[in-house]
Amino acid sequence: MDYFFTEQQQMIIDTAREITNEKIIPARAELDEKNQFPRAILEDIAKADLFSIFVPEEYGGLGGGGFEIVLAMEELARGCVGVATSFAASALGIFPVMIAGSNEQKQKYLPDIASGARWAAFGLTEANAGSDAAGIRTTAVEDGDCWVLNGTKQWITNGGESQIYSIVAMTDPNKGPRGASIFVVEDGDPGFSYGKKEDKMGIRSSSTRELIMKDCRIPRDRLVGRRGTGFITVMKTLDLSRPGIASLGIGLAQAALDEAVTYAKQRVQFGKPIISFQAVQHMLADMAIQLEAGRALVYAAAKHIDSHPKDMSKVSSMCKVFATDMAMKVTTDAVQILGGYGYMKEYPVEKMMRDAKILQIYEGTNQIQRNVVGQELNKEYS
Ligand code: COS
Repeated sequence: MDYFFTEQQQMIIDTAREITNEKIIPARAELDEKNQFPRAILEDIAKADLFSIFVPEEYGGLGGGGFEIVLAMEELARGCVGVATSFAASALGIFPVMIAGSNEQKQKYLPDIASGARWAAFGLTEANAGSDAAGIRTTAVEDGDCWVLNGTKQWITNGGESQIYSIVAMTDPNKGPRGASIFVVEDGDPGFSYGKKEDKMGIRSSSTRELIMKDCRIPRDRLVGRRGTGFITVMKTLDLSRPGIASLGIGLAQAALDEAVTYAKQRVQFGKPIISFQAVQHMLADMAIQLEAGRALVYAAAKHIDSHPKDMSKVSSMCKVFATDMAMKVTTDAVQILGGYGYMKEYPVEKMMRDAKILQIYEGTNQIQRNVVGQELNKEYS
């Protein structure tokens, strides 16, 4: 379908597509097998200026919106969701600074993020705080000119690979969500180290690691926004980033559909290509219908968020649920159409199905997204 992209949007798509076709697709199976972080590809993405898309022009970026990031992520995910996740995590990690940071913090970090000289990561999740984001135990206490952080963050995307971390910590543990604040912790800060690297089912090229803060001392000016406003900034960050996760589902489902149609045209059984059987055609048709509906919703949601930044939650969660549940179904059906071949590592669809699963889990499970949509409906009709 023609979505009437501007010249700049088409340029972003073409640039990301070239990287996907020339760098990501040839490398993805090996990165997956070796659990290897795609450093060289991220450097290519930086050279192509894609890290700058969402950074305001005054800080060295392209000044694009959420819609432009979605377009780039969709294309990268068509090649590999692990690589696209590593790219996306830098945006997620720096959103708190963009949303609530001081001008000095923006001057200090955003130009490096835009050029890809440094990458960011987002440190919210802990062993006992996942869906219950307000349940974090990491603390930050004032001590002279410093904040002192103690705690362990778990399953942090780009952990150990990024240089800039937005860390959520309790500054007033008795105040619940109103007691949380966000800090920038940098690679090399005293008391900051990396723990276990996870061995995952899918998106194996992305790094998922623990962050350990043991009497980690950081300067006072690393507090992002006002003390006690961290939870709201976290919620806004996730509202902003979820359409990006949805777009990974779109790119992934497109890749799976491409593989399934190509195979169905070539595979001959009972003397005919299997695409001539209606059972297969109907599966492919449903995959294509759901994919295009998902794409239209993600694009509409991203555009809505760009023009109505105060009204993000419902559309953001809606598109995340729809596109990622769709990607799980479409990749599973692609494996089914390829049959025994689909189950083998020699064909890319088994990796696609493994990669799809995380999209329904990270950046808020799809059950939490439905809670958000339900709560917003409750408010709208009161
Ligand atoms: N934007 C702005 N403010 C928001 C908000 C949003 N999207 N969502 C909640 N808030 C505000 C509320 O208005 C409330 O403020 P007041 O205290 O002034 O009333 C405050 O934040 C607390 O909100 P609430 O009581 O709804 O918080 P809960 O602890 O019940 O959590 C959910 C709500 C479940 C939505 C939240 O915990 C969540 O998103 N969890 C998933 C986290 C996640 O995505 N984890 C994955 C890892 S991160 S990569």
